[in-house]
Amino acid sequence: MTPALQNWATGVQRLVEEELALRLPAADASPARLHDAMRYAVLGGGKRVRPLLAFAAGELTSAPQVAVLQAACAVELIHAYSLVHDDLPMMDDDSLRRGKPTVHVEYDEATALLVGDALQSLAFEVLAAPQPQLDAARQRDMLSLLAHAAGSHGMAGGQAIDLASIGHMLTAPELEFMHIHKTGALIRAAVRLGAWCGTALDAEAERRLDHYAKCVGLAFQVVDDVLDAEAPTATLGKTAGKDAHDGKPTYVSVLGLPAAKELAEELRRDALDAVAPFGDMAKHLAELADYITHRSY
Ligand code: GRG
Repeated sequence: MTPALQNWATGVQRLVEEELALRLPAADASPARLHDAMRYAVLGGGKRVRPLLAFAAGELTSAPQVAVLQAACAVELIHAYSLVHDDLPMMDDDSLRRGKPTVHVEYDEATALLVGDALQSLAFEVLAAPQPQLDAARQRDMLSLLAHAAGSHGMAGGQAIDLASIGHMLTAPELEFMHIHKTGALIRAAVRLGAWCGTALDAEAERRLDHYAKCVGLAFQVVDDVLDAEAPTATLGKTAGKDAHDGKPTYVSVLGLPAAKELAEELRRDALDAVAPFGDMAKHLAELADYITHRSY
């Protein structure tokens, strides 16, 4: 991350952290074990990439910060829920996340299941909260967009394909279909929700922004696969090499490492081309595409 982007990102990350801490139930409120585990799952970790994308997209439409913050927190709560469930023994069975024991290891499996359920509900409660800066029809569309992105035609559907693919070799288009859903749908939603908090874009601008979001969502996953193959566990804060070990098809196993890296670069260039006509308004979107492609964890 460039120092200028880092500076901006730190401000957004702080806002998001404070808002999430306010929106999450107090750790000592009954049922305290569940509430404590929800806070453990969400706070004090994570790159907050989806909120950063929402804020960057909001700049494109001069969106009010309070509205973007609400949408960004909703997306991050869905993301946190997905990680808790993904780490469960019946799914990816992982014991390390964000450099800490996963929720089912720190607490127990039943609590982890409920943490995911409750975080998903909280996400929609947060997004549906009265927001004077948004008209009701727009807010309803945003709820619908997030529900679709998280559901069986989006993230949960992608996860189902992922689980069914273990031990199978997928073609590159099949792998892309899986990741456009599993990882891409929520990233795409983050970008669109951020933009929808401001003045409406025309159809061509909306199409360009969506193309950017699709490219960045896929690049994020390609880079995740490259890092899984190359980076050490201590850097990643999660178990490195796990996908290959579990017999999961990845961009590295399907394309090979050099071609996977080249694909990430192509997607980055495509994303940058898509937002270039927006000029300086898309400065942070462009810088985030660079960061997502070149990140080290
Ligand atoms: C359980 C319905 C359900 C879905 C799970 C997103 C997902 C679907 C599983 C996560 C598995 C995984 C490691 C996917 C690779 C890409 C990804 C989403 C990585 C984690 O996101 P980051 O890097 O995490 O943004 P932080 O910790 O920074 O928030």
